[in-house]
Amino acid sequence: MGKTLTEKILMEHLVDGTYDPGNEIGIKIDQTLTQDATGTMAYLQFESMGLSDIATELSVSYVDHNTIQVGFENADDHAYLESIAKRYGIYFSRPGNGICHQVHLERFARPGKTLLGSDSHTPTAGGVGCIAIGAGGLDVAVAMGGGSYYLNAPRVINVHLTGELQPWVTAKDVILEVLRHLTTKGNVGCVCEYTGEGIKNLTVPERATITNMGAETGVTTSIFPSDIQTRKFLEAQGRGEQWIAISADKDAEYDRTLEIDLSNIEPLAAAPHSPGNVVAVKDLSLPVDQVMIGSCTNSSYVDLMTVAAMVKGKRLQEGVSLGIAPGSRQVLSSIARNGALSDLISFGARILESACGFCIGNSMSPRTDSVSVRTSNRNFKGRSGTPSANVYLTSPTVAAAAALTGKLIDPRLLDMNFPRIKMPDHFEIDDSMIIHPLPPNERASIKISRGPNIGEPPANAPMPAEIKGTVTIKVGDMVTTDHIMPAGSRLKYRSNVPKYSLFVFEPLDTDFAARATALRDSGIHNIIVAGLSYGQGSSREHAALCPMYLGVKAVIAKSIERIHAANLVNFGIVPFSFADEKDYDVLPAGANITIPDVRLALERGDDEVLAQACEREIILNMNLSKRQRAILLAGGLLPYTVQERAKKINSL
Ligand code: MIC
Ligand code: SF4
Repeated sequence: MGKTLTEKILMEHLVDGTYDPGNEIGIKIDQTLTQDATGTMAYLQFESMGLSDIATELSVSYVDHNTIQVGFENADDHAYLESIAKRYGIYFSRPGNGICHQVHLERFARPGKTLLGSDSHTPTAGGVGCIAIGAGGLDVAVAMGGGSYYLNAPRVINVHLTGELQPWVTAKDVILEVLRHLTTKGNVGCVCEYTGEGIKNLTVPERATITNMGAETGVTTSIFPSDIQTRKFLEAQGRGEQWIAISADKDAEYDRTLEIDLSNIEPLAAAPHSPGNVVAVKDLSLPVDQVMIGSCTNSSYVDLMTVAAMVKGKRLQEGVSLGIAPGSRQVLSSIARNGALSDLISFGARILESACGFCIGNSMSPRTDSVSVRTSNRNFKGRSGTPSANVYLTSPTVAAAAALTGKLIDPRLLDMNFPRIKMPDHFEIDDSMIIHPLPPNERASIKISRGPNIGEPPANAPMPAEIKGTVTIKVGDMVTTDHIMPAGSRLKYRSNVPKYSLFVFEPLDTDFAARATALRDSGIHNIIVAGLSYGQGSSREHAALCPMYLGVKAVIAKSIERIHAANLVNFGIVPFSFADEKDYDVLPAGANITIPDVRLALERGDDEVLAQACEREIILNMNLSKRQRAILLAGGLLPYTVQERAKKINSL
């Protein structure tokens, strides 16, 4: 039987376990990436492992999330990250050089490799035929140290594309169409592999838009084969020698197939407040207050050149605010040199730094009750920084049409021809904002810079014999990591866990942190009860680390998303699921729960435990591998890794 591309790459990197969908496997990681908001904690954890060097082929540390620098905290983090990169042989992409995923695609991602990144949109690199996976910072730290990355061998969905995109319809509409079919739920443990005639005309930046936002379906990653388009892109980036052809076998067997005819796709939008809430733009004729173009999904050269061509010589509608954040310094300097930047400025665009910025609510929050049209990938309620705003996610062409008309309209109704912009044969290459690793003999003398906001990662105790606690909060379905651990104006406390913990669940319950702290201090365990798809969205491990700091010992949910479930285990919090979802209804907030012998159950490898709550017994499932159980018993991945290393040294 032939192999899928996913199987081929994963099997080539297999170091532990047998490849059987659903089975836990360990893989070798070739490349890692971190960004500053998850990176400081990842490197603090890396430091505490006591290793002298990284063990990957390439590791890159980006600064793109926290570049606002109100106060000293962000700048101190940047200095820390730069010194760590020099000390351990890591590439350092300086603030201003661009968004990690865009820059990694341009300068480092390679077909056939594995990439692990401490950001959920790491699958962007799947656009060049790389298995690129988002994970918590601690998993990335372990991989940087040469440890395997563990995941469940995925089931592979064949997204079979035929036909050709029509004028005004773009790659963003393709991924919105995929989201319409797959939704944001129920895809944990799968990979989307793109095949078919239809992929031939999609360039790598277009493919990367698709694999980027594939993260919103909850799949482990998305991947395109490496073909002529990949070669063209790598050659245009001056990296032609890194090209290899790699694709699925003709007789590969997939778990299921999703057929999409590109010719039938129309301009789409994800309506508030979920990327899975997809509607046709033609069905919305809304007045728009703000348009934001950029983010790791849609900020490539062609994206911005298309917008510039559409607005050249015109004037921004009064009442509409337009912000544009080019994805990288390469994109920004290219459009500066060819005059397109000047067209955008003359039109009335506010040009923002090449960084995440608005996408994470870190700037440009829209006004109260407004409609904001954005080319980014997430529109969870409040993520923009304005809880009452209605955010629609669209392609750059739809966003530009909104800036031109002040309305969310189908761009095919505009009185203009579709400006078909070609990807250049040669991009402008200037890596002067990437600091290369120092020679090994110069690294040891580097002094690590630590500002006062940078604290030690908090330690956790091993798993107690029993969990005896209270349902400190009960939440509904599809609670995202933005709800659990808000970013935006709180982002600058990422390196200071005691301070950041004060904001756990802030958008849902401003009193949670105080309540949880009081319970923790009186020796009672905090327990979170949740509905479906708990922990959707980002890879931020702070959504597990800060609850751990507040004394959370268990999450009991109808279902938990992949990265978040892994992060919970990494920080010693047991991810339980209800054996019978109806038990969710009988567990009120404030209920007392006892899970007797949880330690014993983990040691024995039980799949379920009995919890006592509300004068009855509730069956809880534990879908955990042997390794995950050992991590939970140790109190988290960090103590487990140190413990395993000590065992290895003692056995020598
Ligand atoms: C996001 O888009 O939500 C983020 C901010 O990039 C996160 C990472 C983080 O919280 O630092 C992600 O996607 O993983
Ligand atoms: Fe940055 Fe937004 Fe992309 Fe996250 S989704 S990496 S915040 S641009």
